[in-house]
Amino acid sequence: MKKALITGVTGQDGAYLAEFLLGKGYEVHGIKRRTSLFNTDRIDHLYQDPHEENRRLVLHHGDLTDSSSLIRIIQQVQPDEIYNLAAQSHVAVSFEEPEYTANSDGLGALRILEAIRILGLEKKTRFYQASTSELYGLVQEIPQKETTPFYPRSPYAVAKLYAYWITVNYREAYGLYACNGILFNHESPKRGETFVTRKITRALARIKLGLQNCVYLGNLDAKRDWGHARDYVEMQWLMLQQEQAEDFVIATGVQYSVRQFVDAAAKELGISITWKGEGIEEKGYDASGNLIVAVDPRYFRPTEVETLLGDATRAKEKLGWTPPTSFEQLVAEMVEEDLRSAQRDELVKSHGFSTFNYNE
Ligand code: NDP
Ligand code: GDR
Repeated sequence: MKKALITGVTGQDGAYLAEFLLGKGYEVHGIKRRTSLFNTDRIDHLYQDPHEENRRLVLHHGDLTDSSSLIRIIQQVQPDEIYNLAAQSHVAVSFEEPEYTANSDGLGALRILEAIRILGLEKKTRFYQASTSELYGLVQEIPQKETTPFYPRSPYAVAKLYAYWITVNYREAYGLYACNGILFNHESPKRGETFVTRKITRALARIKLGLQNCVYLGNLDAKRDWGHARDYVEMQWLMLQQEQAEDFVIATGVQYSVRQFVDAAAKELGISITWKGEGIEEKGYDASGNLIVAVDPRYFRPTEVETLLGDATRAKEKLGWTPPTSFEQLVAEMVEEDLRSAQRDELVKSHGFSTFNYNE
């Protein structure tokens, strides 16, 4: 039985990947950092009681900023594959916590690569690094592919640039099977609530049910290439099954603006939005003239990535990649899930209990 170790197993991709690898018959080990609450919602459906024998999902406490925990876990597990998905993954937050972001997202990758070397696992353990389209930042070429020059535009992207190159360097210097998946934005109902797509589907579902009045967003003109996380984790696995380690772009090749995402989610909910004004004055109204979308400059970033569009030709040719989920299907799935949870909140509220809505 193959063993995989996933850092960031409690995150969006970690949860989909753990489920996918369990389905492939792997023994899956996940690294989870200590939190004051359980924080395992995304993987609760996969949970196996630690007292059970022959468990195939095992969680370990560890942290990307703590070499000692990484070395201990890797030594204990002796994984065939490591997926380094853990990160402070929020671009806007990286401007507020630049040093921590560098430590976890940049040096974290180095710590794992060094652990593989220290433990003499160079020939056994394959390494996947969660690289990102944010590396392209101020884009130098449209669409972006593996050979497009990088121009990172945030502390997050700069940290990920280090992780990208240290992965390439360890491959070249020590012959490790180590590769970068340069993944463009991928979303799902498991997406963190403060990323723009989930923020939109969640807020519009609540607005539809009268639980919230308005959603405040930042740059509505930003354009992204959005795919489904479930499809993308399969490519992470495939990248580690090749004869030779290589870096791949994974993207849909189609681009939409944040405003278009709002329109698509609203359409799914039967809300029609009329846009008025420009820039920070731009506002979206429903058919009854209620203000439901407004721009709040607090969500603008000091340096923005305006446009990203991927060219995944290499992945198409070598990994057989075609994005199975369309933009419309992605939006519909996210809206459906968020409507369901808004309905739960509505029910709770109708019985006199309060529900809390963190609106960031
Ligand atoms: P999430 O933010 O959903 O998950 C991040 C995971 O990393 C969580 O499990 C989090 O734990 C964990 N984590 C954060 N800091 C540490 C740390 N110091 N030590 C250990 N674990 C830590 O991200 P996604 O699942 O969306 O993304 C997965 C990876 O792919 C990330 O590296 C991200 O930067 C990268 N990426 C994501 C893309 C996307 O569109 N989703 C696109 C390209 C790259 P906790 O639950 O405790 O917060
Ligand atoms: P991104 O995702 O920065 O691309 O990083 P995010 O959803 O945060 O932003 C996408 C674009 O939408 C604009 N935007 C807003 N963003 C947020 N979060 N909140 C808002 O209210 C808002 N309004 C407009 C942003 O300015 C931006 O242009 C994600 C993360 O998953 C990274 O970890 C990953 O590497 C990249 O995708 C690829």
